[in-house]
Amino acid sequence: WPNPDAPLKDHAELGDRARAVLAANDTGAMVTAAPNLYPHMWSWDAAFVAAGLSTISVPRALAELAHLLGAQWESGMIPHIVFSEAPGYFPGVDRWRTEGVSPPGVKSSGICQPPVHATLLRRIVERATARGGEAARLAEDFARQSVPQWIRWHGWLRSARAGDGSGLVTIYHGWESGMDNSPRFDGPYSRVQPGDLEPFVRTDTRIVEDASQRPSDEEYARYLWLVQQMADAAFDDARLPGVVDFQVKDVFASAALATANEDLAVLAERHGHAGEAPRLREWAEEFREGVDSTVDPETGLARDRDVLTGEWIDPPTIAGFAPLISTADRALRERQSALIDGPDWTGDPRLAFPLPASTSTTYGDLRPRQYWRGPVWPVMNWYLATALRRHGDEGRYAAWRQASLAQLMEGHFGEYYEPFTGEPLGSWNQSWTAAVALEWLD
Ligand code: 9WN
Repeated sequence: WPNPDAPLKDHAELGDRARAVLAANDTGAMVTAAPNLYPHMWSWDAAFVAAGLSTISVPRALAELAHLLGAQWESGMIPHIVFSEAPGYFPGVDRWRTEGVSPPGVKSSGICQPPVHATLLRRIVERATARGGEAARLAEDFARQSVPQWIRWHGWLRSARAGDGSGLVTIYHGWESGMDNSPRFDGPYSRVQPGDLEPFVRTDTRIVEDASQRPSDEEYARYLWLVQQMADAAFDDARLPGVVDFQVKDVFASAALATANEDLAVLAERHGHAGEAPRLREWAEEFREGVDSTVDPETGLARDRDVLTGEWIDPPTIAGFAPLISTADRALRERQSALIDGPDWTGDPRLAFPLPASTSTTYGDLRPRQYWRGPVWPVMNWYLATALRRHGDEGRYAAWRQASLAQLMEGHFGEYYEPFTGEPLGSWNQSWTAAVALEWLD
């Protein structure tokens, strides 16, 4: 994977290049998720990108989150894509048929992504407060103004997606997990049989020329079938349980929500909404318990559940470490920490860098070059590492930081990396990869 400008000289150059990637992907209204493959704003990408941007400019970081919030639906949902005017991505806004359901003037998809936003907003505000001056004033004002909107987002997740009190978020599409084709979803997707599907032409495989790094055509037909089912039901939350062929309790999104509720409670307390904090802490507890309840006593990994069959989902993926994000149970945290150091994860001696892959590297059906079926995702490593650190694990944080920076020094800012060779895969100059490089360096 020859890089004309590589290898990078030092961390200073890595930072310069990361800033240049974010600047190049900035349309003025949004930093697109990637230059060609994803020329729009993605919900959870925007949160990580905002954190990275805040190391450069707090106002620019806040503008990113404000743009995302501008697309919030009346229900409280924050859509997974906010479209720019750029052509080229499929499925585009027309395929989603969200006009009339999304707010007037907003072009968006009709599903959501993991709720990491409040966690990253807290980080941005704390960074700005530490800097003081104008940055602090702007960030604190933004928090004061936007806390009610984030509460509506979390409230929607809790009522529309976890109204059963399980403390676990239901997703109706693998895209909602952010880990589209993870082996987590092989069982549920095997039961999705596309019916009378509108014809479609993919654009992703024109950009990522090696199609084997992307999901297959068969998988895409299923993805589009679910979009069609939801669009036919006008994305009506009350109707989705009756019509969608894919319904999974997503343990990773639930852990993200548990910790984001905690972060939102802190923001609410500090920035003018203290009365909301107790309710947010209750929500945090509900989802924390939900996540803990999924742990397989034998393997020690957390599990998703297929709502339609009632079955637990077993493949060993990075989502199995959801409790590292959310749990308050010290024994569980210790067990999972030991597991992630072990030979199925960061302790696999074949790895180019000791970082957790999206799927255990000893999994029988590992595909080390294919998307969420094996590659290492820099953004995941940073998110998990900050969760570890928040619970006092400075050691693993430092080790993962060192390994992540070493991985990123090859200079492409890949979307994902081959675990054994370190080859950058998928899209290059991916915004959230550049953003986490800046976070690691800060
Ligand atoms: C579908 C933008 C997004 C990420 C997801 C990642 C990928 C989209 C796609 O790209 O998903 O939402 O077209 O493959 O899986 O996590 O948010 O970077």
